[in-house]
Amino acid sequence: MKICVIGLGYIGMPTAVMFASHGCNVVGVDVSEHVVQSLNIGKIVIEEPGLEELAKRCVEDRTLKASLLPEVADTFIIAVPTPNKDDEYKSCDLKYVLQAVRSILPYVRKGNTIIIESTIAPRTTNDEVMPVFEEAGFTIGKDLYLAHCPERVLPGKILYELENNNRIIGGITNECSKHAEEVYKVFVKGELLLTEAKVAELSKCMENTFRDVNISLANELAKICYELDINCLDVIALANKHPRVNIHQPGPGVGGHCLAIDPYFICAKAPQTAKLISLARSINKSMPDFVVDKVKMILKDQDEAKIAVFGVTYKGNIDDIRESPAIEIVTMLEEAYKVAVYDPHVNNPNYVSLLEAVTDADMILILADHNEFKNLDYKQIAKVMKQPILFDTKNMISTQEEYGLEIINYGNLYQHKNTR
Ligand code: SAJ
Repeated sequence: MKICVIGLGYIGMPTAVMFASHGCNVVGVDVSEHVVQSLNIGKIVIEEPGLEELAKRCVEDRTLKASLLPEVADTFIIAVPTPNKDDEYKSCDLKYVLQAVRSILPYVRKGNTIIIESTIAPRTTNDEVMPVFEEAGFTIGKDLYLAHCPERVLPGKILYELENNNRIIGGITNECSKHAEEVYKVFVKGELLLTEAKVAELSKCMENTFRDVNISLANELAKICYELDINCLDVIALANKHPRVNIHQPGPGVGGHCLAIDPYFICAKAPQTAKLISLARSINKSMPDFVVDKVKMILKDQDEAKIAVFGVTYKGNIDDIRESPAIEIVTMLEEAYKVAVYDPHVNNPNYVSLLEAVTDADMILILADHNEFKNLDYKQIAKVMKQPILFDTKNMISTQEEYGLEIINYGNLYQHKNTR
């Protein structure tokens, strides 16, 4: 099977590599010359465990190549970004999806299967994508097989999850679903769940919305506990001993290209009805303000203070800063303090080494839980700081250790109300 994957980003790249490493002939297409040239010499531009080695092997075996233009193929998979539009409800911007669809039109032949993997608002495949092919003279379900098959993989575990997760296959017709199923059978070991395109679209959006709403509950709890002088981390740990309760972890906010974006797609389609989803978004969006406010409280009246920010990615052990609340926090803090950012996963000439960040710092502020931060020599670090304070918004450093550092997290934050 020859497969043309449009979009070589966080999802398209590993997907292309998976098909290529399972015997398909794959051409990956991207608008970025840098991405294309890099892949053709076996290099990838994103951080994902195991991916580069596998990509290199496929390129050497000639099962995978990258190109700026699509080619005639049996199957086309579209995995391009779907950001929010700049409108009232932050609806789903289909610009890149529709561009990708139009870009493959000259290469599409009768009998081809077209799969949209990008996350899209409910009804998009039917209402926006199908008409493009029909206007070009194809009948969907007869000449072409069109389906929405959302990805569900977790950054950091993409290769494992691509293979092992269950996969939703949402065809416009049953025939479309069956053709798309054949495509994923190539490597998916999880269940292939056949359904309609619109059900697939909304299931995917709801998966991320479910998580976003649950995290908002944890974040709201953190604020309530602060107000009521209660250890929120203890509350969560104990409540979660109940067999049917799983309160999520509070943090500096919710980032990434999924949870911080997809719930709006639903709100935009049903703005009067999607009230809880919309409120959860605003609670999570308020967390950077909460963190900055608490930093200011802890560092009361010390305008000249230096803050060492540890981690700016949207979560730990990845290099992705899209929608990261940490970036928002850094920008806000820079208005009042000297901020030095240390992030071993992010290449940015403005970021500094660990030593440079902590030297003379008045506070370490953990915003992403990279493994590297777990086993640092905090005793030594405390010695070079001006004030040995660590504010851990990810609850990753034990408050029990004798580091010579004052460790503040969402559990004991209330104890620091106006104490300085
Ligand atoms: N977060 C918390 N508290 C928690 C869990 C997460 O604050 O208890 C924060 C993280 O720090 C991060 C954000 O939420 O800022 C999102 O992280 P995540 O690990 O929940 O999810 P993503 O965005 O990396 O990947 C999600 C996954 N969806 C679900 O788990 C339902 C993944 O399976 C999807 O494939 C992906 O979105 C996607 O592409 O849609």
